[in-house]
Amino acid sequence: MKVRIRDASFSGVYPHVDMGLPQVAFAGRSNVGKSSLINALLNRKNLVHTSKKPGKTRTVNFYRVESVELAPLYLVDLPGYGYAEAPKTVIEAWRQAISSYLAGAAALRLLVLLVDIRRDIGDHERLLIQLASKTKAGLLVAATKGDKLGHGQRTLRVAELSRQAQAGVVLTSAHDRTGVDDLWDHIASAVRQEGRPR
Ligand SMILES: Nc1nc2c(ncn2[C@@H]2O[C@H](COP(=O)(O)OP(=O)(O)OP(=O)(O)O)[C@@H](O)[C@H]2O)c(=O)[nH]1
Ligand SMILES: [Mg+2]
Repeated sequence: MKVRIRDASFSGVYPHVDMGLPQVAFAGRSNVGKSSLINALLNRKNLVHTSKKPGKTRTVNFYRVESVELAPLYLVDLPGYGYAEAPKTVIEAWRQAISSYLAGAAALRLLVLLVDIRRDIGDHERLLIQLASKTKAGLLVAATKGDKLGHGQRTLRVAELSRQAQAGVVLTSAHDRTGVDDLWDHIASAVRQEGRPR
């Protein structure tokens, strides 16, 4: 669906932020394109800082979004660690930060796990899938940087990632906006679950 953004702004970092609104969090390795994809969803160039240098996002950052189509919600940019083997202490600090947020985020509706379309699901992703399974939030994989591959390869990789993650996969590119409307479909149905009688 097309979502028309009325306003999007940085609200603060966990735990110094009001957690009352429904949340959709974006997780994945450093440099996978989390910040870029959030900017694409919000139709903004650089609200969320992107970088060629991995490790730019170190805190859990909340962005409040107001749109014509949906009730107010937060998009949450989670930190990731680098591709190169990170020291154990770095991985442990990262795991702590993510687990602490996920455990406290009662209003988390969807975790979008970003994976570079050219890479396989690895330890980093498996840990995130496992942490997500302990929450009530749904899980969706976004294959990022789809523009790096030709059409045939893309389709094969999306199927392969879906098999590896055992989850739905949306093909995305922050550069050409592939998948932005699809992602909004998933976000809309996840946040609409809220308030429904169970
Ligand atoms: N070709 C291509 N490059 C992309 C795409 N999305 C992001 N990039 C590039 O990948 C690099 C990392 O992007 P970020 O959005 O900063 O990645 P991140 O996951 O937020 O990284 P950290 O904050 O370090 O964890 C930047 O150089 C982006 O320009 C995409 O869809 N296509
Ligand atoms: Mg980032």
